[in-house]
Amino acid sequence: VVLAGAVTAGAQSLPSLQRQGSAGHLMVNGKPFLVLGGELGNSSASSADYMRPIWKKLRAMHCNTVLAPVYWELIEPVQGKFDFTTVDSLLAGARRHSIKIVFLWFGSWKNSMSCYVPAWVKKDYKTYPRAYDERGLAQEILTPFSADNLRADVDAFRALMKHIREHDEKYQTVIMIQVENEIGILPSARDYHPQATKAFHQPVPTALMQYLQQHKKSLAPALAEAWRKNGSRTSGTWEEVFGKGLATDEMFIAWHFALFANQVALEGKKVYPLPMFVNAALNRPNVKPGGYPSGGPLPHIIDIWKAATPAIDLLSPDFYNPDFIHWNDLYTRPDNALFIPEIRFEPSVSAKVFYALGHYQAIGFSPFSIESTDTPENEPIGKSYQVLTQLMPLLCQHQGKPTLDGVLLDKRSDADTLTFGNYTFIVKHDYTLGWSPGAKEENWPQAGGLIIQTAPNEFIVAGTGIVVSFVSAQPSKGRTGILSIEEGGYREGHWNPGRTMNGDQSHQGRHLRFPVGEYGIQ
Ligand code: N0T
Repeated sequence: VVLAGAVTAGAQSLPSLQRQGSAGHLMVNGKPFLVLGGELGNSSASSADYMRPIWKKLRAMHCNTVLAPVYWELIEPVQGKFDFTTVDSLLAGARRHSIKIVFLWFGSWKNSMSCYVPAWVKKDYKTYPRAYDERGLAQEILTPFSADNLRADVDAFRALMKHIREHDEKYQTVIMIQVENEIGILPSARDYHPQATKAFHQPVPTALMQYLQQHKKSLAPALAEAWRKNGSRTSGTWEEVFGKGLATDEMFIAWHFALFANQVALEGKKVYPLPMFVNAALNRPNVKPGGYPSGGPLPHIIDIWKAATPAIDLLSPDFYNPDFIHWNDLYTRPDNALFIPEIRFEPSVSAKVFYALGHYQAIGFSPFSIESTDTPENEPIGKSYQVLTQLMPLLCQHQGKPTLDGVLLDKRSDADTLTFGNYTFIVKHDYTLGWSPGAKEENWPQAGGLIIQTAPNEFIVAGTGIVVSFVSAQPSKGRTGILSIEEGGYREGHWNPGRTMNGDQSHQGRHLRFPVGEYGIQ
């Protein structure tokens, strides 16, 4: 993670990403911050009336941040004439409800397509050319191989960032920006615009070749393998260096999408340097490039994105795909803090968020279409966020350190062990207790939790649906038992004890437990 928000001379430094230990760390209003967020459905933020009841829902779910689109077609209906009504009403609504904003720049690309470009761009396809498929058919996708396309996007984005700076710098309601949305190309694995094809037959840019050499040991396996198989060349065309085929087509388009996105971010940061990220629609296994939105910041080509995007702070996964652990492992790297801008809004997010923040030390989490619930008071995610809100200062303090970790459990993978200093924690799914009311159920809800070591013999455990027992990390050196367990909460950073948990609540001193359906801190 690079230092993104430059520290200004003003009273308060801007939102920024910093490194702490092995993790990224988001600073907002001069204090560490975690995004307990929700992303709006695509069209909700286009209407102030439609938004009105949504703010209350966000509060009821203890969201501290909303991820909200800014639509290019609405802010620049006529070239060079800007209308920031939608932006201003979001700023006002968010401030009234003490909620932060991450704006999503729906600019040139939204899920591969260019549906949010203004009419004057859509209609003038001569000035603003499209990408072609391999048969030469123009797609509703702007080609990244056009200086006019780039300039139009950059001009709009700079105007947006200027507006945000002028109207928000002293409040810092807006804390991060997503550049574009799920960039990728379909149905071909690369763009076949004549300019694209010309670039494809040119040498791989030196900057990329140098990056690959410098990062040889940590390259994505597929990329490293393609390079090695073709003789580990240090120069040559894309096909000479990586071989012929769809995989190489995708690497090529990834580089050019990434350069474009980086230029947008860079120009925007010159105006107002907020942290910026790009999100990825994850590909499914065994689908070839072109069959999924190709060339986005996906793990198998992430090095290409990293090489091209020094102005972009984070590359982030969107989860509509069950393999949460697999993808998070790939996006959590020394050069990339985990941020989850989208995840399908279903009950299991209330367990996953503990794992994301505890194990991966993510800087934020955000179910998609968060306003779609009619019963926000009962949403499981709100119960997790209520717990995590209390723990935020403590979590931030332990981010990037070995004193913080998390678990995620289900029926198939119903136990995990974590070691802190002298102690090993055995964490099991609540339904592993035969007497737990749901133990006989066929489907087990996901369970999750996190543990913070606050002193050698003192721990904070938070979560839902977990049972924790404790043994010595080195059994030969002695045995371990529970001295005492308190449930409780944090009020303004101070522990406020509730019950002392013993007897049936700790199975007569054997374990600590949050039954399924209960969320808390002990
Ligand atoms: C997301 C959302 C929104 C395995 C989908 C996910 C949002 C965009 N796209 O509702 O459109 O703006 O970022 C695409 C996931 C494809 C499904 C894969 C199933």
